[in-house]
Amino acid sequence: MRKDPARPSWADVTPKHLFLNRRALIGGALALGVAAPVAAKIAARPSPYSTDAAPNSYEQITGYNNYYEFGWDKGDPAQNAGRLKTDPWSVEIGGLVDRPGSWPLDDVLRTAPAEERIYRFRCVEAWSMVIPWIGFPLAALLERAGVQPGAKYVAFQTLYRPEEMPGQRAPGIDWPYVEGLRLDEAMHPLTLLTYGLYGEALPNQNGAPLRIVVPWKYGFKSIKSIVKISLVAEEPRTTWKELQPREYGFYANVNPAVDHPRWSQATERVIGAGFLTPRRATEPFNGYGDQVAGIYQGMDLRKSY
Ligand SMILES: Nc1nc2c(c(=O)[nH]1)N[C@H]1C(S)=C(S)[C@@H](COP(=O)(O)O)O[C@H]1N2
Ligand SMILES: [Mo]
Repeated sequence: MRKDPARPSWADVTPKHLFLNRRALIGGALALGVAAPVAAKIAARPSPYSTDAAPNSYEQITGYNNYYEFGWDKGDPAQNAGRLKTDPWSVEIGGLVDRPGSWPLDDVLRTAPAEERIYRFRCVEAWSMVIPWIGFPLAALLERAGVQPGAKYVAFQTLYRPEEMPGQRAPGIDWPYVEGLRLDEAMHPLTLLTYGLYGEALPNQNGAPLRIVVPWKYGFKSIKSIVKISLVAEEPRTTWKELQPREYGFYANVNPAVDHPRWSQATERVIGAGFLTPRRATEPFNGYGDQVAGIYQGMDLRKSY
C-alpha cells in the first residue's frame, strides 16, 4: 500500500499555509465581473503512508458526503454547507493538558508541516473512496498541548451553530456531533488532523476548516469542523453509539468479519466505479492492519466493535 515518497505532491507552490475561502474568492470575483482566481494551493509534502490507489475525483469527494448538520442526503452537504462561516475559527483544547485554552486556527495549523496523505476512506454504509487529504499527525498538536498522565481518551466536538447548520434545527441527533478516540489511537501516526484536500483548503462539506481522518476506522469516527478537543480519563460519549448502540460502537474499526446488524461489511461499493465493476473486498482495518492491529492485541474486536 505504500508508494514512492519522492512522488511530487499535488501542490508545492505556496510557502506557507494559505487559508483562503474558495467560495468567497469565487463569489467576490463574480461580483466584480472578473475571472475567478485559482484557489490557493497548500504546499504539502507527500507521505509514505499514502496508498497507491488512484484518488476519486474532486467532484466525487466534494459531492457525495455525510455531514448530517447539513441534511441526510449525500448531496445535501454540497448544497447547504456554503453558508457556514469558518473564519474566524478557534479550537478549545482542554481537559488533562498543560496548555489549555482557545487556540486560533492559524496557530493550530502552524504545529507541523503539511503532508499530503492519500487514504482509502471506508464508510460504515459499505462504500469507499480514495481521498488526497492535507494535514499533519494529530499527535503533533496533542504533544504541543501537553498531554497529562491521567489522560486516556480524546473527545472531539463539532461546531454547534443551528443558524448556519439546518440539520441542527431538526430532531434526531443530540447536537453537537461528538466523537472520541483512545489516546493511543489519537497519537497514532496515521491519525491525521486534516485541513485540506486535493491541495486546497477543505471545502465546507468535507469538514472545513479542521477535521480528523482516522483511516482504519469507519468514516463516522472522522469528525468534521472541530471546535473542541478534550483530553479525558473516561471513554467519551460518541454520537452514533448514543443514537444506536447496537449498530455503532466506540471502536468502529473497519472489519469485514463483523457485519453491521442490517448489512454486510465484507465488501464495499467504490464510489465512481461503473456499475459493471465488482464490489471491492473490504480489508481488515481498511488495509492499515500492519500499522494498527498491534494496538488492539488482547481485545475481542467482535465485542469492541
Ligand atoms: N460533524 C460531523 N462529522 C462527520 C459526520 C457528520 O455527520 N457530522 N459524518 C461522518 C461520516 S458518517 C462520514 S462517512 C464522514 C464523511 O466524510 P466526507 O464527506 O468528507 O467523505 O464524515 C464523518 N464526520
Ligand atoms: Mo459514514
